[in-house]
Amino acid sequence: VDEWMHVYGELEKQSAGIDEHHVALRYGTGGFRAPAHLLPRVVMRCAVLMALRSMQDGARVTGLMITASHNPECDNGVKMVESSGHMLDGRWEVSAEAFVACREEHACAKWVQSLIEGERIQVYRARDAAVLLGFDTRRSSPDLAFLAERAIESVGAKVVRLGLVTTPQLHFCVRRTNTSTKPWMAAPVICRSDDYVGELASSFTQLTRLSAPARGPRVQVHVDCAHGVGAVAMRALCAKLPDELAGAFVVFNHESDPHGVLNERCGADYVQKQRCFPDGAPQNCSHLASLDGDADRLVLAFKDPQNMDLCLLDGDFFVVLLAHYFSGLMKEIDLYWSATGQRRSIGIGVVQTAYSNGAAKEILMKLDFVQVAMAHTGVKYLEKEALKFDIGMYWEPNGHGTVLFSESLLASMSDAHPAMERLRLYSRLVNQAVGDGIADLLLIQVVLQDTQIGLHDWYAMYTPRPSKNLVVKVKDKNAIETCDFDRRVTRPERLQPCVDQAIAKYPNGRAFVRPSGTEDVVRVYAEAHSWESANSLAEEIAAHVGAWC
Ligand code: G16
Repeated sequence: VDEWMHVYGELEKQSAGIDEHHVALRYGTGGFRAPAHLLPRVVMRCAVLMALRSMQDGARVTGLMITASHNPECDNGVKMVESSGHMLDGRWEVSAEAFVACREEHACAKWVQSLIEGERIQVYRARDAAVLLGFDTRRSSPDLAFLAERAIESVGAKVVRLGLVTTPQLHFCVRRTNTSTKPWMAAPVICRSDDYVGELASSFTQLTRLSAPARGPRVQVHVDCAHGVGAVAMRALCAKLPDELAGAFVVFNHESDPHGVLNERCGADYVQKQRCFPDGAPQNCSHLASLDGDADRLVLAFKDPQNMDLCLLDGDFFVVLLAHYFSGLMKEIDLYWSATGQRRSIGIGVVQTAYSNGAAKEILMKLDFVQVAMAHTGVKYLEKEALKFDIGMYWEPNGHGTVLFSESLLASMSDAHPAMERLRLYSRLVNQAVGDGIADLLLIQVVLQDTQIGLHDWYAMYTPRPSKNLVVKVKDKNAIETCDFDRRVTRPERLQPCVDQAIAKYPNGRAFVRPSGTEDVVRVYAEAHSWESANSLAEEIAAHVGAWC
């Protein structure tokens, strides 16, 4: 550790000019995020941590992504990926926060020494350990990625440079590398961006062909890439699609567009929260797909032909459509199993958060095989719940989600029945590591085609309760503490009674307040019987937040 600290300490000193204040950051909803100039040390320490995690995990590769996703271009951040491809384990999140908070060199060295001892990290495996490193299109990303490389090398581990990739691409590559590498192999079989694109293109093409022959013409989807890295992946994907699918996706708001700024008046977060079309959307756009800055979220939308308003298809709509669809497939498989004397019980779980619309939950609870579960906001909490089911789907209304298929379910699928063949293909198309805006887009396209449901029919499946999202800037967002999946405030103590009083004034009112884990704001969510009421309930609660925090 002393030897390492000598090298690493120098590295930190060289970059310290950028981060003089040594701000202690919290590991938020999706990793560390802050204005980019505050991040060099944070990124380097996270890089060291992921190299140590790889050593501890029998030299299976781990991942590090430089991105601040939906945040403005001036921010940046770091997301850490476990060898399973899922998000960082909660215990290591706590370690990451503590490591990032160490000020002096000796404190840093002492902390690393105790981690190595406490976690029994096999430092002798340093040369076999490796971290897959990716970054998004922010101006600050390449420099931060360079610092991460140096930090990983300082502990003797290898860096695998994936370059410009979406966050889900990196998660996929980590998972695939570890599942394709067998213990007897001398070196890991590294999965790269091309493998990801190839897998998506081939499973999408096969699924489309299975449902295509009897179906009508395909609609063209205009894909808003938020001027981010999603455009790079979408272009690579489109180039791999066969002729019959050429032109299915038209990409706009590219990363290289000189007129656009990342996530500014575009992208999934903007479209979902502001309920309006992104800048740059073509006039003839009848089917809009919006990704966020690192392409791990997706929302869809179309224009109401009567009043030209935006009709938003968010994460709640995705789960309603997909739960219907997979419940139908499971019914077919169940019948086949009964007829062939095979007995097996199957559970489909839909995991939602406090933001999920009450009307979506009601409709989900009526479906066969489907159970609804709750989790805290944040993919890291949702995926943990979803993994408990044969088919576990989780989605946040903001468009972050995926469908996870259990190994035991897949092992019981053969190609003996068309529904089973489809299910196996879906498990290849849908990202099994993390929510993936691009894979989700392809999934939805196939399901719409297979079921012959148009966007309008889908939008009519249920009527969401009117809702409003607001953000409030306060002195210290962490003054707010919550419980019950963020649905109630415990601190400041006088805030929740004010929220309750406000809710009581509105029929069907529901509202809550929580500190954002990605931005320096407090979020307010309100639902009511009309749009006006949802707006004024949200405004009223925002005023209480301002007064108490
Ligand atoms: C991240 C998380 C999401 C979460 C979102 C907003 O998304 O992965 O689960 O919903 O932040 O979190 P908060 O409300 O705490 O700011 P992304 O796309 O920004 O990585």
